[in-house]
Amino acid sequence: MSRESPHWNSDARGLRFAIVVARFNSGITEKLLAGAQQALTEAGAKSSRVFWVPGAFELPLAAQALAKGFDAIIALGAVIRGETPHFDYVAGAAAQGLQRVMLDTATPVAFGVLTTNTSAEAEARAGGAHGNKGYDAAMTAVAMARFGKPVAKAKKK
Ligand code: INI
Repeated sequence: MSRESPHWNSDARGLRFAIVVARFNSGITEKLLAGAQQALTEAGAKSSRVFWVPGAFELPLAAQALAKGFDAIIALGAVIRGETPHFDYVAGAAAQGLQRVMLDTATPVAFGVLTTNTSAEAEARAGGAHGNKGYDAAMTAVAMARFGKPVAKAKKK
């Protein structure tokens, strides 16, 4: 992977990851999970554990519960816009909640939650024409878990 890539630090050796996955739209989220697991295997992660929650709205609480036990969390979900404003509440709460957990706990949380207008758009981002956002989220988690190590060392000096 080149240094121009946003994920150029892709060495996960020695690092432990938790993957939290929403069951809602599980046909999509299972593909995101497969992508995330592939990325962690390629990066040489020491371990990864998978935890399921009902929907994307529940991801922040699960991430908060797990944050202290892992080097990074990967949150996966698929929020697909229907005809109701429910989409905005669920997608917004997931994004803001996960960001808050990351800042409150100082444990990296990667946002692998698709927010799309249609199922086809979600499929395209779960191993289709637009790649696999689960894979990308896992590589972001690796990069940010690595980021924390030299920062912690530099602060001690
Ligand atoms: N949860 C999702 O993960 N994706 C969706 O598209 C979705 N929609 O459309 O409603 C969804 N709703 C459930 C939500 O995440 C909670 O599980 C539920 O509101 C109970 O708290």
